[in-house]
Amino acid sequence: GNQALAAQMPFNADKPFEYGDASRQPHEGSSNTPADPIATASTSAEQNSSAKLGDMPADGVNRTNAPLDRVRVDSADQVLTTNQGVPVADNQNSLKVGLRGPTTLEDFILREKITHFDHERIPERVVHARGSGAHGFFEAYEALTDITRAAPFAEAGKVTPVFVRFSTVAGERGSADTARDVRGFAVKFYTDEGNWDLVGNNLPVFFIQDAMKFPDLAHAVKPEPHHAMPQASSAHDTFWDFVSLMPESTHMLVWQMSDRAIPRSYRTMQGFGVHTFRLVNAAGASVFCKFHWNPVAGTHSLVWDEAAKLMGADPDFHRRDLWEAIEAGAFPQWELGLQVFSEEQAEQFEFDVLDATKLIPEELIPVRAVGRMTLNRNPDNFFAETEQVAFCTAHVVPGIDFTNDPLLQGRLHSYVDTQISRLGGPNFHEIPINAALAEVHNNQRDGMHRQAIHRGRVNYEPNSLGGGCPFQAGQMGFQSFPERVSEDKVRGKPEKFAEHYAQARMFFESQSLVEQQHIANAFRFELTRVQTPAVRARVIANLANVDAMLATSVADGLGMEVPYPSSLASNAPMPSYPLSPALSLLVRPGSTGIATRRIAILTGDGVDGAGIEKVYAALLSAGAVPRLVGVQLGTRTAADGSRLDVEISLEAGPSVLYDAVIVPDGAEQGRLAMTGQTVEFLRDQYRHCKPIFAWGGGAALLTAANLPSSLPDGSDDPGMTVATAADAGGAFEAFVKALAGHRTFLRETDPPTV
Ligand code: HDE
Repeated sequence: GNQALAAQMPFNADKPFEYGDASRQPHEGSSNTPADPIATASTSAEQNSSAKLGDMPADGVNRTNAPLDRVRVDSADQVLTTNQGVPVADNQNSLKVGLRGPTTLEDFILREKITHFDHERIPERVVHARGSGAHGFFEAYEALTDITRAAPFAEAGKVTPVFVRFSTVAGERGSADTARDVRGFAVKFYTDEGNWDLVGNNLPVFFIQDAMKFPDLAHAVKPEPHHAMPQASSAHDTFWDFVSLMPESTHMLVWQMSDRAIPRSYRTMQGFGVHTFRLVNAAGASVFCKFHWNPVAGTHSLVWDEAAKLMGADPDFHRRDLWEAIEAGAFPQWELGLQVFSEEQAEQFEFDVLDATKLIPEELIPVRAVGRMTLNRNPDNFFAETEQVAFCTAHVVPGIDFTNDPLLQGRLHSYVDTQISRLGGPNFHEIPINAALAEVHNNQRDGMHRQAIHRGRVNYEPNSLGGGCPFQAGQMGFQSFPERVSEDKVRGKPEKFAEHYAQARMFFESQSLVEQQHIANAFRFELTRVQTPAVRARVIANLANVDAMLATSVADGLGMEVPYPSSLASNAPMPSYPLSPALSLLVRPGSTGIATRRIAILTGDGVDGAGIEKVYAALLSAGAVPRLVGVQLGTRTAADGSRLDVEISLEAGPSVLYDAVIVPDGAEQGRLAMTGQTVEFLRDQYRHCKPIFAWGGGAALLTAANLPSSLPDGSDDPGMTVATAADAGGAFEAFVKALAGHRTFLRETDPPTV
């Protein structure tokens, strides 16, 4: 019975006990010894392997599992025990003196259970507290041995396991996913030569140039200290007060106010290493490098009104999207790209490559695709893996080295340091998710929670009693690039660091008009929430140095005059950059298909059952996710007498959870037409510029919702597909095309008329 049921489960087909009827049955169970990886593959994701990878292990084996198998626990068919392994007879009643008497101190079972519970929480990350992780692998397209000896790039087709954690920055651990914020994009490569962490963000620049300023920045953006508000939002006085006094943050602010700070999905955002890094080859020659992750699914973002509503409708929107995509076998992928350049080239740039508030335009140094990352397995346990994973910029392997970027230099210290309080001591590298696949041998010993049992009497080096082992690797080991430095010790910064506006201008002016409008609107929103007029004015005074139109638009939106531009550092160079089209999300190549898009099909009594069946099947076969949405759960009778099971109600599944809506013939009758949420649903779909497809009588619902039938300029709305019942089949093609193109921004007016 359970097998049959497992086959029908929407996900985690091999964990039927967690879902549906089977979850209420006693476990029939399996063994807890994960001996045979094929037999114990426990999620649908694990049973898939990439066809692309010739050297992948047999079907059903996920190579990122093997190292964790020794600690994976499955309690099916097992007796309940204490932490000491003693079988527990009664897990419901504490030990009392008489049935109505006091509980005994002797009850070690009760005390162990409560004591453990009392200590279940650990401190959350001081920034990036809210995150979601996944396992996967990186595959190199070609050997990069000419520029680096780093293990993942040693040969074409080489596969390196990874664990990735995506995050927001400002919100606490339980905050909502769709806040306007930078997203963390941290990748741990478990290479043959040790762990390499590429701890990046989804924006290529940063707010500040020097690590010295980071605690102030984080304090300013986090909830204000006296009342701990607002949660997961930069729209408050302390943040804007700080950044308005920190003109170097201007470039990043324009990015943060862009739609990139509200991605549709982790799967549809870029990632960046931000800093300039060094690559070093086996001969010791070095080049500079910037890291880019480009999503294979193309980039896509939310619109702000939608993001704000999503925080209520599904605070786990991004976490759920990532989890479900992997469980469904639609494995998220990114291409790794490198911008490689020499020290001599760097000297010619108008900006300093050690300044993390600047990027290198792709038109100047092209991005070379060097490999692909695939996320193909969800964690077994959120705490053990996603919460306990510890990234650190100092975790590099031979072939990768740092530069003197003063922001990076500070990070090299911070990440290990913070784990010591977060994970309770210096042995966090032994926590399974953090443990290297490469063997670890040194004379570091003891400390809280030590797992390894080191043998022998030698715990020092040099030694003769241990035969000199473990021995230094010499040429084989990590060697810092011998950069020549001869300078005075000073507190200060180089001249090129003093120019803060030219790249902000390049970014803003490289955006499409729609994107520019969204940026201005986001500044307006955030600064409207700011209570102190002087802070608003100071932000606009900085923007006045970026782009006059931007400054004017924001000032207009706040009902104020554009103030005099803030003063510029007099000795700063004033570069002027050509536009960089690659910076606009809307001009980047998008995905062509509609895989994983979520489509609501409004369903009630009397709808066109055969028509729904057809579009449902067509969407499924294109990899999309159709859902029958009705006034409430239950079975509806279609006009042709067929029966349709509503999958979710308008109340539980509002518009923002869907990329598009279909209104079939017959939806205009009965309870759908009488329900306020139907109108709200359609108006939100329209306002968020999503494709709408109605046929036959269904079109009457669009009229009832007062949706314009053409664009504000009077032309046809390509996202609005309305057909007669007879033409529905042909019109479906047009709808799918609109869906592949995401949104019809031409609908937008400011303020919205719908
Ligand atoms: Fe971080 N950052 N950061 N950061 N950061 C942390 O480390 C820090 C910076 C980034 O999913 C902390 O383990 C300093 C830039 C990500 O676990 C902490 C400075 C970039 C994550 C820390 C920066 C990042 C963190 C908090 C300026 C993009 C989440 C918990 C000198 C390139 C990693 C932790 C995860 C997390 C310090 C600036 C990305 C406190 C001091 C620039 C993705 O160590």
